[in-house]
Amino acid sequence: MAPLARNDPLDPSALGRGPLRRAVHFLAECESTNDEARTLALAGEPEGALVLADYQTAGRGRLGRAWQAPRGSSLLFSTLLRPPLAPELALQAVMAASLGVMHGIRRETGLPARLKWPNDVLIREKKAGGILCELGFDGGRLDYVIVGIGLNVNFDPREVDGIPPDAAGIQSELGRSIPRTALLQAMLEEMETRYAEILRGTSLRGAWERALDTVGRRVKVVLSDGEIVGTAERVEETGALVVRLDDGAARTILAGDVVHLTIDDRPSTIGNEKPIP
Ligand code: BT5
Repeated sequence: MAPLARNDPLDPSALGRGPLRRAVHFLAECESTNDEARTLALAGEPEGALVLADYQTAGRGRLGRAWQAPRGSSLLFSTLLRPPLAPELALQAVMAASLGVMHGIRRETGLPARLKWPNDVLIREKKAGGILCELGFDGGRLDYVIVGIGLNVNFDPREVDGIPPDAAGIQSELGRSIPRTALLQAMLEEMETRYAEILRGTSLRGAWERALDTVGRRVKVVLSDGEIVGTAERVEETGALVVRLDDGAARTILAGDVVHLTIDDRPSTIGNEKPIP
């Protein structure tokens, strides 16, 4: 494991107030902030609760995979949303959160953060963060959306077991550490701006598509029932990815069906990022 002393304590009281930090639940340690947020959701907690942890003993990715982060090194948080959206548009809330994370990183660090469909945060094409979204339904109605975010900040991911060697982190990309609380505050502000757009009925589809490093690229997608190769063409309002296969047919892929997606058009486009409006 990497050395643990980082001397950058999280300060929840310095986060300020906003629609997605109405109530901040700070935990020095928990199993998973998503689990804590779900417990709150099921107990009737209103939208805007934020669960923030300095360490997770059982941080989760998708499909039972683990999320690793040394104590005191990262941003690990879950936000509880109750958007008035039709169930098939629930991923609009995830678009708001992931765009907020990306713009918060850009604003606070100047790093060229982008997103990878369906749930990664990239810096220079390397995974620096991941998003785990969990939905709750009440009958046919969308009851809650929990968006869990893990972001590598003040440690070198290459020194940690269980993190793939091509992962990135803010410190390793920036060449210096940064205060986690200020970064979190910037991300929350950017998330709140975009979430307000959803509440006004504005779609985030176009903004999300432009932020995705995936669209326009050759991709190989491993699904639970097979594998496809083609060109990622666009995303739909639901967040689904449309892939044009080599035989000309279009295939619409739901995030939940994807085991793994890799970009298949090396050499990479490092330094050639599309502008983010
Ligand atoms: C994700 O899953 O990328 C979503 C991760 C979400 C984590 C947050 S932390 C706060 C909240 N509470 C939770 O319990 N979870 C959320 P997935 O696409 O399945 O990627 C998981 C894979 O990423 C693992 O199998 C590893 O290969 C890799 N990985 C694990 N830790 C990593 C890290 N720190 N940085 C980069 N990659 C990592």
